[in-house]
Formats: sequence, structure tokens, C-alpha cells
Amino acid sequence: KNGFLVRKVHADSDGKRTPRGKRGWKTFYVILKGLILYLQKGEYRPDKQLSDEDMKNAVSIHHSLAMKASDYSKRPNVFYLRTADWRVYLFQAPNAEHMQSWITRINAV
Ligand code: I3P
Repeated sequence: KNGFLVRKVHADSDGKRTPRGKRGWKTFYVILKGLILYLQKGEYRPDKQLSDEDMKNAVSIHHSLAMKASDYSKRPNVFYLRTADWRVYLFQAPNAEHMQSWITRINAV
């Protein structure tokens, strides 16, 4: 599954709260491939290569959990992603249908 998502980093590895200055919302073109969620910055082109920076933003979703962020009301269609090493991301999807399909696809891995 691919598509645009807006990401906020809430916690770094071991669940440590991500410091201020690094908690802003950023748009990425997201590609779910195998056990990895690739987050590509900038304009989307089908033939575009992932940059070194994109590789740093990649998230392993092995043993991760995605769930609707019911307690987060500042934006609609937001879900949490908690990774095996206790990182926490918020992702905003373009609509409820896309949000649900990302949750289902991530949890099916
Ligand atoms: C963050 C940014 C986020 C905000 C976050 C800020 O600042 O304004 O939008 O989250 O608040 O820390 P920065 O870009 O400097 O990291 P919300 O949109 O959810 O309010 P937070 O620290 O309360 O998460």
C-alpha cells in the first residue's frame, strides 16, 4: 500500500518522549513494502529513488501495532503506530477509509 500521510513523531526508541523542535507534522509519500514503512519526502514520482534521508525515516513495523488515535482530537483520521522498540508515531490519513486501510495493512504484517 502507498499514499500520502502526515507524520508526527511522539516517542523515540524505548518510548522516550521526542523533544520539542522535532515533534512537528510533516507530509511524506509512504510505501509499505514487506516489514518496512518507507517515508519519502518531497514530490511524488513513481520512478523516484529513496534518498539517504528517506532511509533514515524508514520504520520497521515488525511486531508493531497500529490503532486509531481516539484520544487525539486536534486532527481527524489520525492513527498511532507503536513499534517493537517503543517508538510512537502519529499518522494522519487523507480520510477515514484510508486511515482504516493503513491500520489493517500494518497490523496484518
Ligand atoms: C511541535 C509542533 C506540533 C505540536 C507539538 C509541538 O513543535 O507544534 O504540531 O503537536 O506539541 O511540540 P515543534 O515542531 O517545534 O516540535 P500538536 O500538533 O499535536 O499540537 P506537543 O509537544 O504537545 O506534542
